[in-house]
Amino acid sequence: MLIKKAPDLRYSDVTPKSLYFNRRQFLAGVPAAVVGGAGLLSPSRRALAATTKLTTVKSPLSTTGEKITPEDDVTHYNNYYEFGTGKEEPAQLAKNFRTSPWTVSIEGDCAKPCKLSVEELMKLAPLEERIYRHRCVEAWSIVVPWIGFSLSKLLDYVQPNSKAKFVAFETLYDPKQMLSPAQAGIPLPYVEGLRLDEAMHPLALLCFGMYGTTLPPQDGAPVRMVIPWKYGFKSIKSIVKVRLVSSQPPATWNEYAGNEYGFYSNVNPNRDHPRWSQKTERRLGEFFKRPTLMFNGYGDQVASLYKGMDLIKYY
Ligand SMILES: Nc1nc2c(c(=O)[nH]1)N[C@H]1C(S)=C(S)[C@@H](COP(=O)(O)O)O[C@H]1N2
Ligand SMILES: [Mo]
Repeated sequence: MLIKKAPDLRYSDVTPKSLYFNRRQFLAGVPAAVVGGAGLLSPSRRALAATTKLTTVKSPLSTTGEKITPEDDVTHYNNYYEFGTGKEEPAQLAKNFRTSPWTVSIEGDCAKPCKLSVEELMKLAPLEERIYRHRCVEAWSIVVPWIGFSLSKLLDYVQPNSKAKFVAFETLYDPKQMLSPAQAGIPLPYVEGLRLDEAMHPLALLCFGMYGTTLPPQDGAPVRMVIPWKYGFKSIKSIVKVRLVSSQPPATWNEYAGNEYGFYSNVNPNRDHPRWSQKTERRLGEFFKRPTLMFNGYGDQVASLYKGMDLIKYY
């Protein structure tokens, strides 16, 4: 995501990944030189917070035929404005973020509102490994083996009532551990929303891990959303609240600049961002751009949710 007062493209956005990667390795190598006894880990991995292995089952909803993006790229090229607006900042600034104990409150228009610890949440359904393409509105993309289960499992558990039409999500905001809204450049806490039928779609993933382990803090630990047919900013990180509501809830980037970031935010190569094209994207680690696909390539599964809607108007 780009903030209006910042230059549109940063060094890391315009630099081919190979050059950018080398610069990062150089920077990461400095502290690594003084750390002993972790010889099997790459220099950049040594700096990361500890994660725990998760046992998963394979998912039929996994995207096939895509090369998985190297984990090290995914964990060092992040958008998480609470921990910095630069792509390399979250890996460093979120390192000591406290993600345990952690409670998520599920509330609003449902029969069984509750507060669940992450451990309790994770027991609601078998953990699946799901490979998804993830497309940032800034025109870069990644392919990640996420771990979690459909958000519908949680929604079924709390039983939305007939008033519930949307789901509102909220990220933790802890000013002691995170930047101020002025430093982050956006209002905090970060909030997002989905229409209830979108939230119930099996592809909408409640995510606890990636690459075989729990999430590292910069990728949204301990629990986040991953919504593969929408631009990345809909995939809210480090969730503390899920609220069933009757009208469309506010969403951070939509509130910040509604003419640039719509509520729906479906990946749409035919609807350019006012300041850049959405027709192509750069996969992290690759040099040549590739065409961006409608609904990020998930149209067969999700297009029916938007039947009869003008997706240029409802961007
Ligand atoms: N709380 C919060 N969630 C967030 C963001 C953020 O700044 N804060 N950035 C979003 C954006 S723009 C993207 S592209 C994805 C990036 O996820 P990743 O860093 O795991 O690739 O997280 C999304 N979720
Ligand atoms: Mo993004």
